[in-house]
Amino acid sequence: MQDKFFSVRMRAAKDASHEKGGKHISGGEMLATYENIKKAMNTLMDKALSHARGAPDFMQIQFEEVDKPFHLLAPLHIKTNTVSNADEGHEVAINLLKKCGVPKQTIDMAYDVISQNDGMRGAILIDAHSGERVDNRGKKGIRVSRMDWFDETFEKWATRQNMPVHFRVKEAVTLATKVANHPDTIAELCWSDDPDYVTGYVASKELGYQRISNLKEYGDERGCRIFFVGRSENIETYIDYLEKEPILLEWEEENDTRIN
Ligand code: WAQ
Ligand code: MG
Repeated sequence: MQDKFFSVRMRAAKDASHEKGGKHISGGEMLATYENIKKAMNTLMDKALSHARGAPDFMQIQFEEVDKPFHLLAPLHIKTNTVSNADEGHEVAINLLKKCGVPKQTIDMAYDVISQNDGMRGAILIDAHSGERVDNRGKKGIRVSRMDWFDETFEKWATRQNMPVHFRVKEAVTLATKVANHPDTIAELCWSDDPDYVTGYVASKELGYQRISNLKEYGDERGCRIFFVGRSENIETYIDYLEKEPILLEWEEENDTRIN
């Protein structure tokens, strides 16, 4: 029998709460046993209080018991694409998205949507075939939640993969793995809204987590997270998976046989 698990979530904003039109500073989600709730809350609080997007004047942290058993997933395989500037980075990203089967026209429409939706708190869902946005959550977008990767195996994995042993990498790979493992996901495109972080990625089940060393200029606070969806008839079920299905990443060196 599994221990009881709790979903711990944080969101922080500046100049007012999100509801009142404040600037989104930081969000975060973790899973914790009862004994670890306090630790998770502290981690998320620290994340928001020392944030490059600014000092928040609104923060909400909450926890709730997760009433479903969680699934274990292996992290996506990592590939790093080193580029010399953001333009080159976007060329790489666009080619990877095409490889995943996203039509060029949809990619163009997605870049338009990105430029019109600054300051998002969650992800934008785009129908890969029509190029239309299919969530109707406005600035809030869809926040993927109920996922985590416990430090011990994450740190072992990161060291072996020559990846930075950073909370940010852990969060991004965990999210990308959860999203890519849904059969309706065709691909994800992401870069940070933190002004001091220019690395982003394209991810899919088949291509794995394709890091791209530069997708924006330093100092730029515009980020992006788009999920390209294959079938949007069941969009509510898909959103329910993203928000509610508990996922934990696990990794064992012995089972990690693929060579990049
Ligand atoms: N669910 C949905 N969307 C999210 C979530 C979430 N849990 N967390 C963040 N977002 C959206 C939101 O719109 C943010 O503005 C945007 O993504 C960027 O979030 O070195 O740090 O947490 O391999 O700033 C990727 C590269 C870093 C890491 C991504 O994103 C690496 C990053 P950030
Ligand atoms: Mg951010």
